[in-house]
Amino acid sequence: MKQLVFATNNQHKTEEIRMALEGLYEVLNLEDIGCFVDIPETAATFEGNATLKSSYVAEHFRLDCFADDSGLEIEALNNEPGVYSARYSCSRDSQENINLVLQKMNGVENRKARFKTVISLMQNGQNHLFEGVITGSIRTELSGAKGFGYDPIFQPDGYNITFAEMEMSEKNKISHRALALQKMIAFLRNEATA
Ligand code: ITT
Repeated sequence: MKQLVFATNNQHKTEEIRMALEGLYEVLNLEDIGCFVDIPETAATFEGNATLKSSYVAEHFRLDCFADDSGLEIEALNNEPGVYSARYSCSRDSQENINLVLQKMNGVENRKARFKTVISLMQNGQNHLFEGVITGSIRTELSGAKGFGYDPIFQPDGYNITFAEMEMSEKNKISHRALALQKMIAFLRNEATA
């Protein structure tokens, strides 16, 4: 079976995609291929960072590979935290990142925000990009304990609960990451049957 590397160390993400591509590709992650380098994510865009990761593996290991990058964009904050989502408050602590967002959004009427994921698939030397977006709004207070990151303050459009109040199975159907993943899977399945 053809092999495809997912440039992540996140076992949960690996299992999710492994299941989705069962029978089509053998999915390997960075640990599986012996890549223990912290690949720098220094680009100014999600596209750039996802591409840095996928092309690192393609160049150094000569294997087809995909990688993702995601984050929260808040309209009133000029799309911050964006690519800095993981360490917006200069720490990787979600609570501190949320506090900084709530502080900056204090008294701000426009609460519109979106989560975005971009996947870069490096296949036969070509870069294919897939994007997933979910729009919503920033609450004034935290609500819910599920999920991770900014989930307790993000309410997706069409719902009156936050991502952190949603069952994981439900979030995984509508999330930015799920949408981008579905696009890449459709592309790969299409190729396999072409
Ligand atoms: P890897 O790059 O190692 O996979 P990461 O934590 O950097 O892990 P992402 O690039 O996917 O993960 O996301 C960057 C940050 O954006 C993440 O740390 C969260 O703060 C935020 N984020 C992304 N997706 C999110 C989601 O579904 N819910 C809440 N916050 C999210």
